[in-house]
Amino acid sequence: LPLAAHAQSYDERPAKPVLSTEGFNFERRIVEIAMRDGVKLHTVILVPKGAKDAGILMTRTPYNADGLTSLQKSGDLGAVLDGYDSAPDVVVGGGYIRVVQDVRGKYGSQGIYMMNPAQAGTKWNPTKTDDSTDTYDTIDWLVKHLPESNGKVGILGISYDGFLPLMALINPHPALKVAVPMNPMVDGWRGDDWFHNGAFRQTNMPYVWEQVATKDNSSPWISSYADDYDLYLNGGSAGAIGKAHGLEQIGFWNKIVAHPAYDSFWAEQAMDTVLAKQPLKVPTMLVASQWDQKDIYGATAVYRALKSKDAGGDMVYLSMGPWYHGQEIGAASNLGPVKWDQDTGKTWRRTVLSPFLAHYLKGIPMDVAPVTVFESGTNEWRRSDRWPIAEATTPLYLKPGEKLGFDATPGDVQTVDYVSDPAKPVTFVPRPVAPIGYDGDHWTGWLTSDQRPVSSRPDVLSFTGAVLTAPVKIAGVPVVHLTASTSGTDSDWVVKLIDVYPDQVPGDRAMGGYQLAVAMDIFRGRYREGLGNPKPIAANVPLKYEFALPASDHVFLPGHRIMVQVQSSWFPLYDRNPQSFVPNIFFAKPGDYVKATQKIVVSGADASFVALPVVQ
Ligand code: PG9
Repeated sequence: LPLAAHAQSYDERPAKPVLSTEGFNFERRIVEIAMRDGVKLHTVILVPKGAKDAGILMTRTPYNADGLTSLQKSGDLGAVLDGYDSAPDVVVGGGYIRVVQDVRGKYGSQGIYMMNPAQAGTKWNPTKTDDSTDTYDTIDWLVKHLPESNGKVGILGISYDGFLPLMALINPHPALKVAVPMNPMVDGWRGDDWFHNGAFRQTNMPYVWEQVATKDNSSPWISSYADDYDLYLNGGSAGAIGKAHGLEQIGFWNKIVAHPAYDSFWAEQAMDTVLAKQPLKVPTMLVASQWDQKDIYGATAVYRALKSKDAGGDMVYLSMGPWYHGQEIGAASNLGPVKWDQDTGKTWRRTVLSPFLAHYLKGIPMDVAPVTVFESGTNEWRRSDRWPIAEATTPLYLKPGEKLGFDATPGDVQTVDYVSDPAKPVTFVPRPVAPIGYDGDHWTGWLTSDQRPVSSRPDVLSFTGAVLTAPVKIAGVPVVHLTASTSGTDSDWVVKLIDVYPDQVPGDRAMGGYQLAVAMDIFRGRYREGLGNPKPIAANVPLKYEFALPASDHVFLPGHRIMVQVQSSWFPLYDRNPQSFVPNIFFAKPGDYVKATQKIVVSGADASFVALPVVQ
């Protein structure tokens, strides 16, 4: 036999394997759909057997359409979709055709890749295509080539897949009838994945490498540490750590490092700002998680930007639940040790998401309120016409002796002090801090983790109020009004609004004395005078810092206490502030990191307080 044929005879592999679909309850079609510039996008189309006049539910993703539509190797549509972006009870229950597509430049799709590409034709995306044009072209193809469909398309997705429905709202295809951006990436500097008020979320560096270095995310971030605390403390500045891991090969990394402030790069791409300039044409439901560890800012920011355009009150909807990032499509009876007395995800999907989609894709009447929010504490769902329910007008004062109360402390300026040492930063979760995605990582539920492990540290202040005799209900955005001095010339301020459980909780011992944060965030002090305008802080001068905390719909119950914690690091999630002013913290040198004495003003006319959105 000729050598090639001879070798072939020993090769046990088929020339082209054909997957048997016998007994499947759906048909899988793979199409490379050509966009207006000729680039082809890899598209997985799952058509339930016997579908007729079916709505189309589409998700676009940078995370591998093939993989995400075969989460179980099954011939059952619910099983292959289980756990991805919409839950089988919604997709199969609704009889929808499920379409999942790789975005430009990722996995099976052709074209270049940019992280969250800006609108085409703008300074940050000079090409002629973007995710709005790609969505338009895809929908145009779908409605012309899926005879089983009724020609109506909905787009939904979580996180990055939640950013893409927002882009779809720009010049939307007429067949796009509804959008559900869930936990969307909206503003990477103000409060979503990359920075929070200027403090850099350095534990996302592995994601930057793995998501951008290769088309199929096959090149891993390598770390020789079991505890991220050591990796990021020993590595020095975030820029030095990035360089050591080769991140300077990554275009998006170089953009992050070149734009540490809230300049036009971030401000012009913030999707609440972008969409505020667009006509509102597609009914949209924003979905927010109250304890969203990744994108806690975006959903309510876009909701507020769009609501002002919704004259009829029937185009913009908000759902907010007691969830971590994306938990709304999974099991959601608890978040860590905190229990909700029901599966809030299943309830929401059944009573809100499914009827909302059915209304716009199948014309079925619905009884979905403009706003549906789960009120933690009472553990009740609340419906309303708009959100926030209350503005942040009730001051809760930080007081001497680390007390807290709704009454200000008059008289001379008193302060409560601590020393912030960048060599011993405050952890955001107890050590060992397992890398995100590894066994034992606290990442998913960390926002509801007990704050007691740090509350006895001398560099964490815990201002605590008296035991409540009546409920305190908040429903909106708390705002921090901190008056503080630092002996340094730059500083981070972390403020946490905490619900302290009674010392003993009959029937739920694990919650005895639990310090549950209901809203917390960080502010990088150099931006005190303007988010795009970093300036040294005048040392040892009490100065005012004002910043919003994430949205909170919570009731502090009688027997509980309210606590406000203040600290100046949140590590290793956020990079350390050297506490001496340098032009760009990404390039801070070891000698720039200095201890600083922080003094929080707690009396007199400038006493610090948190303005609460109390519902009277
Ligand atoms: N928005 C999520 C994310 C982006 C970037 C870094 C880390 C997380 C996500 O798409 O999962």
